[in-house]
Amino acid sequence: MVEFFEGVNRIKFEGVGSDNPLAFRWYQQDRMVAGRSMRDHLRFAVCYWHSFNWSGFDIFGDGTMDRPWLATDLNPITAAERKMAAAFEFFEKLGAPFWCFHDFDIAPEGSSFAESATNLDRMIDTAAGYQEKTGVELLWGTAKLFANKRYMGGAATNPDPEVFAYAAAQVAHCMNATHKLGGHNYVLWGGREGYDTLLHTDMKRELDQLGRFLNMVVEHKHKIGFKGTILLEPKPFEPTKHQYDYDTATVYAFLRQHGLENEIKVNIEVNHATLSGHDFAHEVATAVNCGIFGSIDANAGDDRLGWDLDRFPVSVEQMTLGMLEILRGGGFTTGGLNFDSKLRRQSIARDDLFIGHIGGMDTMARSLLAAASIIESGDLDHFVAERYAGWNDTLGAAIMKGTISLADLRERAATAAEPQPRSGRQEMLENVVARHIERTV
Ligand code: XLS
Ligand code: NI
Ligand code: NI
Repeated sequence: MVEFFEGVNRIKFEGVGSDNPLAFRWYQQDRMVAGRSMRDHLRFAVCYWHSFNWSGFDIFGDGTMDRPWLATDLNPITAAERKMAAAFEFFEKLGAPFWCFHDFDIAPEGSSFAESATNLDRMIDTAAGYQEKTGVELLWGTAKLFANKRYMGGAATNPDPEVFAYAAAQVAHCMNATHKLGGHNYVLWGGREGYDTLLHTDMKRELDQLGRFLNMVVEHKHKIGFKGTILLEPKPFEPTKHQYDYDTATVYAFLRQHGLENEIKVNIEVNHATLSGHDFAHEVATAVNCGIFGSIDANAGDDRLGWDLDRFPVSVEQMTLGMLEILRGGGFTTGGLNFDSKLRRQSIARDDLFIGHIGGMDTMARSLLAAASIIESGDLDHFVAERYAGWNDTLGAAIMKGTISLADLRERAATAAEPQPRSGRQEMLENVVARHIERTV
């Protein structure tokens, strides 16, 4: 077997004192945190597309990266096989328990549906062999319903039912493949399910089509006995001007409207949260409140740039606040932390891919420790419980039970004392978070 990442061995934990760029400083897979190992808490996954399928091209220039299997003169199946060998070598050396893919990341798209399906089946067999050999599992699979020209006007939301039909077939096939690989989830990101202008868009019709599509997806899941979770990945825009799966709250309302709130959960991407004008923690908290928290695409944006930068996460503070909400919600079940993150275009050394993932894993591990320590201390929970204590008393309970009316409250106001405002102490609480981060060991 040809080794692609020559000179890189299995990445080990060396602790915060280590200066070795190819070692973990925080992520220690067997370390127990709040009753679970770090490995089980974080459930890290490497994504195929950014790491193995992207050459470094952008709209201003060609690929910069050393990805020999992307050379156009190679036989597409040979190329796909080399790519998969490099990918599993990477997963194993990194110690990532999971991976994620789009159908056409791992198999070349053919010139007909039948050819594409045959290619995918073949690569699924190869992947099954690697999974067996390495113990790496599939966090989720997804169908690429946004790259081919046929999807330029959307997949499920396309004005042409033939395109809907094609997309449905592609999802059915990709879900079967995901099922075959023992995938823990199946993801749908509505890449072009939205619009560029309302001038040619029948928004109501498109949303109804999307509802029908997702119902068919759920039906298929049950039909084939797939036990994983179906996840929708919200994103407000890019590539379309407006995307229907705008954010978690929008997705929840949509799921309720179509009777899908018990069948579909969300895959929240950190950079998408930022793009929708929310904090990552807000998106997680909303999903937990609605009972639709599923999985995370861990990456980061840039404060000044309004598009999906997919950087590796580096902010322990941002991720601590997110992990806090994840832990409050009970942690992951079928979901995990997928690095939907990519290198910068100038990071072309082979080991840069390791260094990016190691940094992301250490950021998340340290954030997990800080969040677990905040929860264990009760520092925030005590404050919050105290802040809302009035709702457990007679007045609060009567209001919430509905045993008191607006008119009753009007009457009560005649003799009631003026409410006494109390400090919200935000700065103090921010300092509490800072203290827990400082003290993580
Ligand atoms: C794009 C999305 C995409 C999904 C999978 O912004 O993040 O990568 O995660 O289709
Ligand atoms: Ni994503
Ligand atoms: Ni994204």
